[in-house]
Amino acid sequence: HEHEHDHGLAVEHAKPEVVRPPLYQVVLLNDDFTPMDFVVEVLQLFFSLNREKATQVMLHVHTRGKGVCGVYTREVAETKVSQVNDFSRQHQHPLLCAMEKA
Ligand code: TYC
Repeated sequence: HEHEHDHGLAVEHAKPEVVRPPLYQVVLLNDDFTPMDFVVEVLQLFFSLNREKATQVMLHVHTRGKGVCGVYTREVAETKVSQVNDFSRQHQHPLLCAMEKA
């Protein structure tokens, strides 16, 4: 090949590496005040869950204290967290959404 002789790191011998971006879990935290129906609505609106899956996640958070809504790259996760927390404040509910490195 034409460049083999002059490169210590020949591109034609380079490992075809795929770099995965860091992923983040977006989680909901339980509280004693937010109505269950509101949490189910949030999960359907912002995390594309159907009513059944949203109900499962809500009940998991309710009984275990915390639960994963979805896993995203950093910017997408940050946007979800802001949107959910803004939406909850607009509706005067204390529901908290956060992100954790997966
Ligand atoms: N614990 C709340 C209730 O009893 C319901 C709830 C579920 C709140 C999940 C927040 O992330 C949450 N009404």
